[in-house]
Amino acid sequence: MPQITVTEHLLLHQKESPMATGKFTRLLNELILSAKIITREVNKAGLVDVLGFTGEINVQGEQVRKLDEYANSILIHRMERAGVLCAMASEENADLIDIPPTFPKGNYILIVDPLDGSSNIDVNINVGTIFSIYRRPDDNDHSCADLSDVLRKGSEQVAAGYFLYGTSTMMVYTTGKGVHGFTLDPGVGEFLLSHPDIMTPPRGNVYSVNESYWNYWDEPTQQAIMAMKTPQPHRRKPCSARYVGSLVADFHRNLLTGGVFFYPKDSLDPKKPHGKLRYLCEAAPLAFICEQAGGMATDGEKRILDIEPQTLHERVPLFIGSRDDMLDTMHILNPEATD
Ligand code: P6P
Repeated sequence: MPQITVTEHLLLHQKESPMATGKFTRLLNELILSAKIITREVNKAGLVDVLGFTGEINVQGEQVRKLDEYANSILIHRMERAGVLCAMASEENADLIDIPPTFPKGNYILIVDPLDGSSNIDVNINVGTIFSIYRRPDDNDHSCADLSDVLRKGSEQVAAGYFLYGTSTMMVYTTGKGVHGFTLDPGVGEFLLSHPDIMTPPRGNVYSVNESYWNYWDEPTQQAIMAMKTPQPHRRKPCSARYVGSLVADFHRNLLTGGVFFYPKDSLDPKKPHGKLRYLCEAAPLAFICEQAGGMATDGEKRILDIEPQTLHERVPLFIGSRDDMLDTMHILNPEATD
C-alpha cells in the first residue's frame, strides 16, 4: 500500500470534500499531534506516575484518572490556540470550553471524549479518543459560540473519528466521503493509510453488551440479545460475546470484522434510564462512522443521527453495527415499526 499520510489523503480528496479547507486540515493536524502526545503517555503508563486517580470526580460522576485529565488538557491546550474553533466541549468538562480571547477563532466546533475506556488503562487494555466536528451554521457569525451552536443533530457533523491506542495506534475518520483508517508508524511519526474505504460486513458473528445488566432491561431488549446467541436461519452458530469495556475497542473490532454493540437503557434502574453513553461525544460520532461504512446506529427506536440533543452531556441508548444484524435487532425491538 502506498505510504499516504492523513494530510496527503485529505488533500487528495480535497476536491470531493468541501470540508478540506486549510482550516479543517489544520484542525485535523492539531488533533493528530494531540493523539501522538497522548500515545506517548499511554505507552509508558505504568512506568511513570500517570496511573490511578486524581482524586477528582468529573461531571459524569466518575473518578477522574490521571491520563483522562492529561489527555483532556493536551487536547484543550492544542486546540484552543489553533485558530480553527469557536467552541469546544469535552466529556471531562461540565460546560462549553470557551476559546480564550487572546487566540484567533474559527468556525468549527470540536467535541471530544479525551480518553474513552480509561478504567482499562491500569490493566493495559486499549483505550481511545473520540472526536466529533461541526461547523457553525453561519460562517460569517464571529460572535462567541453558545450551546445552540453545539446542541446539533449528529447528521450535521462535518467529520468524526477516533484514535485507538492499542497494539498500534490507529486513526479512523470520515468527512462524509467514506471511512478511512490510518496506522501510526512510530519510526516515521506519521499516521499512514492502512485501511482505505472501510465497509463493515452486513453481518458479523460477534455481539458486544454487558449482560450483567440483564435484569434491568425490558423484554424486547432481552429478546434482541437472546437472538444474538441463538442459532438463526442465516447463522447456524450463536454469535460470540466480545466485550472489552472500551467502547472504541469494541466498536473498531466490529467495524472491521462485523458485529453489533449494544448499550441499552436500564428500564428498571433509575441511575441509567437513558443508558450510559453520551450522545455528542460517543454515540453521534460513532454513528456517523458506522453509517458511512454501511452499518446502522439507533437508540432502539430512532436513528442516532436524527436525534437533537437538549443538553451537553445527554445520554442515549446505543445499538450500533452491521446492517443486517441491526435490521433484525430493530425488528425485535420494534415489531410494529415498518422497515
Ligand atoms: P459498563 C467506558 O467507561 C465506557 O464509557 C465505554 O468505553 C464502555 O463501552 C462502557 O463505558 C462500559 O460500561 O457499564 O459496561 O462498565
